[in-house]
Amino acid sequence: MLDGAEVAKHSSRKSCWIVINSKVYDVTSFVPEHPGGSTILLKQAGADASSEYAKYHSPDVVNDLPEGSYLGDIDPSTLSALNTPKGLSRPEVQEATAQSSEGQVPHVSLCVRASDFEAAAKATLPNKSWIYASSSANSGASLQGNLDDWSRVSFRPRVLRNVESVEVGTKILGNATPLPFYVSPMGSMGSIHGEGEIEMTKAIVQTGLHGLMSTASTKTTEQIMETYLAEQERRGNGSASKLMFQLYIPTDRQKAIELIRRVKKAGFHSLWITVDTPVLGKRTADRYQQAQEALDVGLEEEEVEPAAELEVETQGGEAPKVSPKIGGRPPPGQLSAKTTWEDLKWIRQEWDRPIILKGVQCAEDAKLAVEYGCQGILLSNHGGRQMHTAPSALMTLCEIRTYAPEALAKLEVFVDGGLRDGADVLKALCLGATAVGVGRPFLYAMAAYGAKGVERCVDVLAEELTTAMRLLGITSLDQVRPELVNARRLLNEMWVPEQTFVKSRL
Ligand code: 173
Repeated sequence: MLDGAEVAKHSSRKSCWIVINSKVYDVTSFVPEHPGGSTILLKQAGADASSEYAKYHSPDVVNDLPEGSYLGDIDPSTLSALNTPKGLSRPEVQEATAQSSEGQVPHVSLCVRASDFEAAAKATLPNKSWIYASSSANSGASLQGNLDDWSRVSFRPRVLRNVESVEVGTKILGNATPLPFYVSPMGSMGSIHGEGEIEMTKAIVQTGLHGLMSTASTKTTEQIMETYLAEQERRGNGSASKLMFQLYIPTDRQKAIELIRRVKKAGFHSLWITVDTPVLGKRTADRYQQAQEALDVGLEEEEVEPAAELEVETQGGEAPKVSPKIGGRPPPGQLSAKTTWEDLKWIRQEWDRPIILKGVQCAEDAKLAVEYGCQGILLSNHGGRQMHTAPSALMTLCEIRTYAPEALAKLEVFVDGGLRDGADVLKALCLGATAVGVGRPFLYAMAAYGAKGVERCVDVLAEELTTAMRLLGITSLDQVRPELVNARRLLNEMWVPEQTFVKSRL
């Protein structure tokens, strides 16, 4: 047993110990490696980091620390001798107290559009969590493009049809769903809600939607599946929901195989392999926040490395590799920049259920997904968090309709990014999509109101969808067809194989 007073002495870059769930770890060598920046660990030096740890990590990642990091258990009677974690950054404190004292969070019934949950979440969440959830890549152009493109497709309604009763159910990968949308996977839900993934799983079962859980979850796959099964049991007659798994392929092949086997054993329905994240995109708002936080805890100037500064590594005569010094670092071993199409072959050996590629952004890759035997593709730019000026899912869908229609015939095609209105779901379906993924609106709803908020957000989208179907003149989703929308504005801007430009006549 280690004494709290002893642990508290190891509170610097030279020797940094932290406590996680009553266990003491020497993380000195890991401080410069921490993906979120060294400041995060230094703030917790000599302190109990359990609650901050739980916001961003699965309970089992601590086991990936280098051999010898675990020093022993803390003597519980000496906990009070530990250091207090160095200050929450100022805005974080302000936001967290503003909510309880001034009651800024609107009543849930005042959220009448999916976009209303955003302000509610902003009023609820600590600043850092809000920044993480809302941030996007570079200038924010990809995120804005996602939001905008839904309105750039318009409807061509048919009138005088009997639309008294409407059926909104459909199937996703052969499984019935009450609505043509599902819960997108989102990492680090512990930073949004104390029981993030658990709360979202409850909402999934309650609404009957299908939902995806992220590799970057703060609960283990087993904990999530246990919650799912318990909720199904509690409901008695069950729910249509299936839990599906978003996969980041770990760099270590053996670990990847073990993870896939765990996911299979736990009973997840399908594997949605993220292919748009060989490296993390540049999350601008996170960068400002990290830089400010480092300054707040008094790190010296040279320790706050400028984002633009590049480090050139030369490896055994190979061409020099250039890597940024701060930010953009994946959690150790979680993202692999070396993954290729060929890796799908060994994954297929391990996984005999559906495989969907998440993050396809052009027609050529849709064709390859067919060639490599995938069951589906998710047209996505990762909520505008990865590639700068990436195409919106609707733009990619138009491209696939034009240049790879066979992919639409052979695969289930999903879209996500920027969906804020149930009526817009219909546009994607008319253009050939199977269903639409919804991410931030559900995350924001959970942040402000827990599972009940997610249920409310689903109701909002469902009502918009059924009203839109009636106004469009259809009564079931098998009546959707391309003629019911005008996508001309997107088609005008769609990529063409030879990028020809009109020559000046002068
Ligand atoms: O968008 C994200 O933040 C994301 O996909 C991610 C990736 C790695 C760890 C946590 C989240």
